[in-house]
Amino acid sequence: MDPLLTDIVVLLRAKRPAHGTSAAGLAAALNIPVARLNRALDEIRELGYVLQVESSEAIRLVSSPDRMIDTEILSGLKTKLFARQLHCYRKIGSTNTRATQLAESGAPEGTVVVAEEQTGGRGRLGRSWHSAPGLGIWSSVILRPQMPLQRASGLSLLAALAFAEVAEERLGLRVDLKWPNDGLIDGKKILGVLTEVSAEVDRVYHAVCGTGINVSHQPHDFPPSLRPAAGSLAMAAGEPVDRIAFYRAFLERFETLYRRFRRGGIAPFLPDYRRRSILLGKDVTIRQGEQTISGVATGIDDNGALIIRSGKREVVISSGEATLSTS
Ligand code: BT5
Repeated sequence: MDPLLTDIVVLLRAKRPAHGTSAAGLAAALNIPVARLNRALDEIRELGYVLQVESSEAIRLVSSPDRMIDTEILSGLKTKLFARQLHCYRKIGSTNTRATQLAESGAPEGTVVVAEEQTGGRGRLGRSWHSAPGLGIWSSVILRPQMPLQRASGLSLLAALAFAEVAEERLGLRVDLKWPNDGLIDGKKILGVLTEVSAEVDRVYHAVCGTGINVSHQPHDFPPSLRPAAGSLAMAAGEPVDRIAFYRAFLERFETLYRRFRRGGIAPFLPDYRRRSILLGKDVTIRQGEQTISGVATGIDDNGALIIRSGKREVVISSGEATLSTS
């Protein structure tokens, strides 16, 4: 990555940069020779940015590429921790697998892996995640929360909440959350979260929180088996959604929520989560491997586990597959 390219895109996006956006003005702002600036502008064009030179010599950014590349993700990204180390791939097996390797070799907290396409995208319990090229956000972040394992299981809820807030604020969509890790709009799954933790009981070494967000899909982009249940932000909004801008906003919000989570765990977020939960108050069936348990979902505890009232018993479920009993 050449940080100069990102700096130029940031200046071109700024409302009124101090030195203007002529080649000479940009070169002065960045303290580089104009020839270097011109070479960088060519490289920026090669990445897919469309630039136009106006009669005033101001350079205008006409459009940005819809590509998961560092120049585009980092330009204007306001995070301090997330994506300060960013690994972008055009194609990869699974961003969670890659992030786990990086975490094991000591990558710092906040390291992000993102790919345009996953050939082996993973869901929970050995299931797969369909990750078509160019249409979604297939991304994993390495976290190192200093907390016992039990408390770290709230991370999937946290990621889902960050997604919901951004989709609601940016696109005006209403997001339903299905414990533990699904985000749905109009009954269609748009978000899946896979959190994988390496820990002792009392101490987390690292967690990799992977999020799959369907952004630009139309129904025919999903395999037929997924079509009835899968949706995308663009389908829900009824118009194209700026995938990279959504991703930047998601990283920023997730980081903000994560900083609070490090201090106080998932408990402070539960009112916001409950408000969007489609399970609470409903008859549900939870499958955990071969076992199933049915009852009324009555709450979510301070570790993010689901509480079920089954007959006279209260059962705390920390992981599993939930379905509404009526569905
Ligand atoms: C999940 O699993 O929902 C977690 C998905 C996490 C994916 C991200 S992408 C970046 C990172 N790297 C990875 O390798 N994974 C993470 P689960 O609750 O087990 O749901 C999986 C089920 O969702 C599948 O069995 C399908 O039924 C359905 N599904 C698969 N792909 C889908 C898609 N793109 N959209 C909606 N539903 C899908």
